[in-house]
Amino acid sequence: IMLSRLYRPVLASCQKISQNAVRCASSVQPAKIGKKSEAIFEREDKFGAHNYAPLGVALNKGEGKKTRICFVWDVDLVLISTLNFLSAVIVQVKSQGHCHPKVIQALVDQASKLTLTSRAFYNDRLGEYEQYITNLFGYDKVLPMNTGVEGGETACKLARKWAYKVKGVPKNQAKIIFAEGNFWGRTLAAVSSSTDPSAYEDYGPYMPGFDMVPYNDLNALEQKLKDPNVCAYMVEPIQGEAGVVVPHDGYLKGVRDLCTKYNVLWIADEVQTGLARTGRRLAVDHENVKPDLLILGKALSGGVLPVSAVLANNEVMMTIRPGEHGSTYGGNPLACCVAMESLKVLEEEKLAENAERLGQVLRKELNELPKDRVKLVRGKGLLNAIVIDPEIDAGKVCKKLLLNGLLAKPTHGDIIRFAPPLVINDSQLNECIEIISSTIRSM
Ligand code: IF1
Repeated sequence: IMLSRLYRPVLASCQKISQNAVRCASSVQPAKIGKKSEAIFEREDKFGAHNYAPLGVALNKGEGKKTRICFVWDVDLVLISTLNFLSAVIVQVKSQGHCHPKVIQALVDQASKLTLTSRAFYNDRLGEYEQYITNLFGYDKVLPMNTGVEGGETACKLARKWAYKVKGVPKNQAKIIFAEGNFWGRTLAAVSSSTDPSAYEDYGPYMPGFDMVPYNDLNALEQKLKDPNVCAYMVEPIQGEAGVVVPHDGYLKGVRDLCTKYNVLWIADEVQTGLARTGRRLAVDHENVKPDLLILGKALSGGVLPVSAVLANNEVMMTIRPGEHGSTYGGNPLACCVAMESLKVLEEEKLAENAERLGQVLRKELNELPKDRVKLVRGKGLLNAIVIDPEIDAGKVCKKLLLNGLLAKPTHGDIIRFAPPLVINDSQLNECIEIISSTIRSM
């Protein structure tokens, strides 16, 4: 049984449950309640900031390639292994599966040679990676960073530089438009563009020159882009944190056309939706359109270490000159090797095709669930979500999913996002569907 730290009252009932056979993704025998886990929860509670409230499970091992099993194990080890439906709990990170052997091998090989160098010098891996990733996505250049939010920050800085040096916007007057409901990280700039009070409350004053527009509304967007000081529109092709909000077909084409018409840069935040997650190499590929700036992260490193990237053509990328932007770890040789191998795994194992096919299977089954419990199913590829009837507590559903062997987390109250590793196969997906179905029907 894996405990949920937040639901101590359940602890007692868990003790009852632990005596019974707990259904799990593999037929591992249920085990006693983990003392190690309890100790981990208490120690983190005492010494760590409380900026998260995790579900009560402490992971220590993941395996997700050789045997194509997407299992993670609890520290107590005697506990059940779980089909991880949240790609290592944090969505989209483990698209290639936990500890993919080729990615780990690339990490180990390079780690024993050269890990970090100052960008004051060249290294023999960065150029190779830059050539590979720019050819793969069809851009002139890449600016390597570490986290997804640094990718967003970099894209905004590039857009402002381009505004002043190319578009001719008056100094310090550049505006960037963001979609309501967006999420691109936790920095002061990122929360300055947020419409979610839990993200921006008490973090003011906010970044000037940021403005919002309703998501999936081309008329409203066109009104904003008419302002000659607007230099960019940054948007997720599908809004992840908002609860996998999929815009109408044609929205991305409309964004592309409007940004072209008004000489505004289109920044696509594909940190969550990119890299095969939605059934295509990029989510924008569903509409065959190309953003001016592309932000990648998460699965770019196969979940091994933080790697992000901004890709753009020379007109934009060359507006930043030496010394005007950078990062200690950005483009380090270790990250370059891991990222290049992670991208190759996505391509060689045809994970986009797998996501497309299995996503259709998943949504078909989720749509069979009782409509009085599951109001809506939405998503593309293996980025999906269900909207739970408000009468049912999505948090409680996730707790029961946990006890039944599946990791998922609620977002915005009544939404549960499902984003399993893209290496998942038919039988594992069917196991997950069975767990989800039996859990929902039992509520
Ligand atoms: C947490 C989930 C969210 C993102 C998009 C940029 C970033 C993110 C579209 C920043 C980050 C993370 C943040 C993480 C939970 C996770 C997440 F869906 F993937 F679970 F928020 F929706 N653009 N998303 O989704 O990337 O700086 O974090 O590398 O904050 O707990 P980062």
